[in-house]
Amino acid sequence: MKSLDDTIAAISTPAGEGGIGIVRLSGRDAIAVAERVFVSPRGRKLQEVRSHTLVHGFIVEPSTGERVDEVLAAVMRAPGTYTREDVVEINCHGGMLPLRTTLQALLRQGARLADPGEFTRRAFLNGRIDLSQAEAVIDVIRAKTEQAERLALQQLEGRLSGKITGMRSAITGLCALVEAHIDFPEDEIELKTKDEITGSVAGIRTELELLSKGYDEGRFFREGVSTAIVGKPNVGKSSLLNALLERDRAIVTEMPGTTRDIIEGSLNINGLPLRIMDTAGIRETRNLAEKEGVRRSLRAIEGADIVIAVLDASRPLEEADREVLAKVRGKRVVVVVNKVDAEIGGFSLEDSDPGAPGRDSEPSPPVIRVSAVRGEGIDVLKEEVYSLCIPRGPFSQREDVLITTVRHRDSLDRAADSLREAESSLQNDVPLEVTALFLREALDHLGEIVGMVTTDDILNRIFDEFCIGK
Ligand SMILES: Nc1nc2c(ncn2[C@@H]2O[C@H](COP(=O)(O)OP(=O)(O)OP(=O)(O)O)[C@@H](O)[C@H]2O)c(=O)[nH]1
Ligand SMILES: [Mg+2]
Repeated sequence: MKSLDDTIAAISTPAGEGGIGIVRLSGRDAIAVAERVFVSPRGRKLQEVRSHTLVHGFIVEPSTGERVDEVLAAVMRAPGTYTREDVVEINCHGGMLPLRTTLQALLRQGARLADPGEFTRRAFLNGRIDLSQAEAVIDVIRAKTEQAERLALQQLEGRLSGKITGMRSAITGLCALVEAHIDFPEDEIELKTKDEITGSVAGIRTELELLSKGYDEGRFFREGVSTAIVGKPNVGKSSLLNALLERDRAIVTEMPGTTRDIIEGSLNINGLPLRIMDTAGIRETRNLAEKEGVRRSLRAIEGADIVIAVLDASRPLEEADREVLAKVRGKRVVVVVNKVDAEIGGFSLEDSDPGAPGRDSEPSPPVIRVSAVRGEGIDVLKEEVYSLCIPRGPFSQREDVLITTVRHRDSLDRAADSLREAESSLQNDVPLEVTALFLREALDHLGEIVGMVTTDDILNRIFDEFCIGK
């Protein structure tokens, strides 16, 4: 791990031209280093001004005395700063040249170029934010919808941290109880007490499992839901894509086998971002291009979070439709019956059994009746897709916390496993030391989320995702 002793500097605004650009410095000597390249026409000294002061002046290359840029320097003293160290932010003119020359002058005066995410890493190492909050910083920057940003902000504010801390202290309490009985073996632990502890452990475990399940919802908001429209040729998949996007994205003809490649479009349903793929109609074919298209359709089904399986109400169901329905089994599926404006008398889903469950517990997929050409049923379809992704309703109306990274989900799952072990050790006649061990293990796994327990490896992986200057 790099030391916290040195002073780091980086350009913190994106590359390109802008009104202003900011070079940020953080560390013990941040103000002194900035002072060496800064001249105020009124003779003000950065080291003498009060914290959180903006000082007007010039960046000057000390070796030549040449003026590099006219700037405003923001001086912020520890600990009330982003990193909890002394920070100077130099507001330059927003071109690459003034920014780079300013940065280089600072590097020559003893600052070191910051690594990606190093400012935020220092905020974490200096205890201003915990690890889950540091991760939220990157989510805030990358958020593509308001909903995704709201989730990231909640995590940044520490809602997940609060939840984890609460559960940790509950487990710590239980652990103390168990350990108290280890220390006083003559004080045989009563069966009733054992049952009570088991009950409490199970309660926390259920909470962990719920939190872990919310991962998909968080991911959907953050990365978008990949949605594949599939079906046999000519059922109106491309027409449905166009109806959903409300524009003429894909080619539609009355010839079966029109679409060969995957056509993508983006849609936003109440803040939920969707990447929708229109695919080639699935059928046996000798045409090489179409064959490849079908192969891609099948692959799209595999990779999709949601599959919209389209049927054609203007024709009787065929074996080809049943094959498509069989291929999407086990996925989150919406069945769309399209062309209801031209429905034939005998059309029936009855014998197709779209819900024919792979496993008995699998519920039948919802069936939505649509006319892609008339735009009927499209809103109902959107609502159905939304609730398939977010079964517990819009997040803004809920109190629960959503996790957004695989790392958090893995730690939650491991913590839940440890608690399960603790429960079974209490139920069976295993020494209490073992129970205590499992409880401690759960504590460690939860600690990983907020960064109480961590390794350089985890930190590197997290902060390497950041850009330089953040
Ligand atoms: N009456 C009616 N016709 C429709 C509807 N949706 C699509 N069609 C027609 O069905 C034909 C096929 O539509 P496409 O959208 O190209 O079907 P597709 O499933 O993408 O076909 P492939 O790309 O060949 O697999 C076109 O002539 C459309 O106008 C509908 O809701 N009602
Ligand atoms: Mg098509």
